[in-house]
Amino acid sequence: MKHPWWKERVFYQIYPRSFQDSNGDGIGDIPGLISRLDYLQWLGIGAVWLCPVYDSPNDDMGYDIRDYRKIMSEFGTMEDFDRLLEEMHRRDIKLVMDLVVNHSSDENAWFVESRKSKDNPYRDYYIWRDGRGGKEPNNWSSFFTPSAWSYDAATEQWYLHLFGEKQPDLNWENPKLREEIYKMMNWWLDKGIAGFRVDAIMNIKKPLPFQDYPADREDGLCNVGGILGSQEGLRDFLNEMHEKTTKPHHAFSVGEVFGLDDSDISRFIGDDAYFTSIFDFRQNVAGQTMLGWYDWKAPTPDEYKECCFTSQKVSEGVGFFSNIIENHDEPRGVSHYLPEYAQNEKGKKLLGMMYFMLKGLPFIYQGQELGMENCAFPSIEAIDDVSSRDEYQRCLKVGLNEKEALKVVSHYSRDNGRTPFQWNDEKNGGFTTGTPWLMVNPQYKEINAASQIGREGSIYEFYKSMIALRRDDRYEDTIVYGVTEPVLEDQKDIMAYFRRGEKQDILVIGNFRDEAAEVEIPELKGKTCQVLLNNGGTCMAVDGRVKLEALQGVVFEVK
Ligand code: ISL
Ligand code: CA
Repeated sequence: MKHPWWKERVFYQIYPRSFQDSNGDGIGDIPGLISRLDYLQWLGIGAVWLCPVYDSPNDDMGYDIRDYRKIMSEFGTMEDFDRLLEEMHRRDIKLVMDLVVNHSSDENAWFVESRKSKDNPYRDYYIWRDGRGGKEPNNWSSFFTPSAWSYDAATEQWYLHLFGEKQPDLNWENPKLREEIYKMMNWWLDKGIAGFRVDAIMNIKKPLPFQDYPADREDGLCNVGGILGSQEGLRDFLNEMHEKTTKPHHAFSVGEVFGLDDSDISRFIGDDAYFTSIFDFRQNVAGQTMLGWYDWKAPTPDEYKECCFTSQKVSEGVGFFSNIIENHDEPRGVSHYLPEYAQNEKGKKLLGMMYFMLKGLPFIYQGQELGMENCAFPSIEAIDDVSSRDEYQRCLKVGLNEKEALKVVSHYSRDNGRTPFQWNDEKNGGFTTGTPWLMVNPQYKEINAASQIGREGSIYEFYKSMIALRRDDRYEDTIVYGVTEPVLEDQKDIMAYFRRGEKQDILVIGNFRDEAAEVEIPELKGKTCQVLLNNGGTCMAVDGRVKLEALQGVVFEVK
C-alpha cells in the first residue's frame, strides 16, 4: 500500500485519567473525553492513541490490567466505550488502543489462579522460580522496584515482575497464553478499533536460563531491558502476533520499542514487518544511564538534532518511525529539550516545528499543543507515580538530600505528563469540579486551551497550522513521503533540513541560539523561498543567505 491512512494523519495521545472529568469525582473519564472530541477535530487530529481504559486496580494507572475485556469503572462502561468509538468515527478519527501484554495485574483472574498451587492449569501463564537459599532467583532489577522478583508464600516460589510488584510478567513461552492474547486482540479489532500501541513489547521474551548478569548499579542488581530486547526468540513471538492479529485485520500497530539495533529496523517497520511503526526514542533516551534519574542529563539542542537526523537516516526507505517530544512516561518535551532561555512561546513552537516536520508519524501528547510544562511539585507526596517513588528512594540511597532528590524526581517524574489537562483558567483548569486525582499544574492560569484557541500566534494555533500544512494535498508528497536531507549540521544550535519531494523541496530551519543567526545555504542562490510557516518575527532568505532571529523557526518552500 503506497498511501495507507496512517501515513497521512496526525496522531494524538490521550491519557484519559487526566483529560476531562465529567462527573466530579476528580478522574477523567470516557464521557468527558467524548465531550472534547470536537476540540480534537478542530485541531485536525486524524487518530488517537488512547492509554489503557481496561479494568485495573491502578497500581500503575491502567498498565496493570485486571480484565482485558472490561472498561475501568472510573472511566465508564462498555456502552460508553462503544459510543466513544462511534463518535470518533463520525469525526473521521481512528482509535488506537493500548495493548499491555508483557504483564497483567496480580488481580487478573489468570494470576489469582496461577498463584494458588504449582499444578494449577494457569500456573504456567506466569513465571515462577525457586529462590536461592531464601533469596531472589537472580539479580535482575525491575524498572519500578529494586528486585524483579517477589516471593509468594502460598507455594513458596518467586514470580517475575519486570515492572511493579502488582504487575506479574506473563509467560510468552506458553502457547496457550499466547492464543488467549491473540483472541483478545482480535476481539477488540472486531469491534472496529484501528489497531494498537504495543506496550513494553521488547520485554516479552526472557533469556533462559534465569542467571545473574553483571551488576550495573550499586546494589548489585542488573537491568535486563537491553538483554531481553536482543533475544532472537523475541522475533518469533512478534511475527506470530502479527500473523494472527494485526495482519489479517489490516490493522495499525505502533510498538513501544527500546534498544533496537539499527540494523534490525526493517524487521520491525515497513511492509509486512511486525509493526506498522515504532516510536523513535533515540532523543528521549539520550543522556540516560543505568544508575537512575539522579545520574541522567538532558540532551543539548545539538545532541537532539543529531539523534533526529540519525533516526531519519536509518529509517529512510525502510519504514516510518513515530515521532514524539513527550508522552505519559516522559518529562514535558519543552521542559526537557529546550535550554532555559528558550522556555517560552517562541522556543516551544520552534521545538514543535523541528520534530513535526521530520519524516514519520507525528504524535502529539495531550497538552503539548498548549505548551504545557513540567509541574513544580511541592513535595514527594504530591507525586503519585510508582516509578517516581522508587527513583526518589534511589536518590536518597546515593546520598542526595530530600530537596535535591525532589528536584531530580520533579524533572523526570512521569506525573509531569499526567497533571490534568488545562482547559481554561477556572477552578482546576476546567478539568473537574471535584478534587483532581493529581494536582493541577499551577500554570493553568496562563497556559490553557481557552486562552489560546483563536488567539493569533498562540502555540495551539501554531500546531493547528502545522497540522493543516501536513494535510494539505499540495505538500503531502513532500512532507509525508519526501526524503530528509540535513544541512548545516556543524552549525552550533542550528537545526536545518530539506524535505525533498517530487513536486517541491521544503527547507525547515531553526535557530536554538539566544541571539540572531545568519547562515549560508549555497543551494538557495537564485531560488525563491516562500514562507509556509514561521514561529514569529521577520525572516530573510536572500541570495543563499538566511537570517533568523533568536529562537526562530521557519518552513520555506524552495522554488
Ligand atoms: O524498558 C524500558 C527501558 O528499557 C522502560 O523505559 C520501559 O519500557 C517503559 O517504562 C515501559 O513503559 C510502558 O510500560 C509500563 C508503563 O508503566 C508505562 O506507562 C508504559 O508506557 C508498564 O506497563
Ligand atoms: Ca470522572
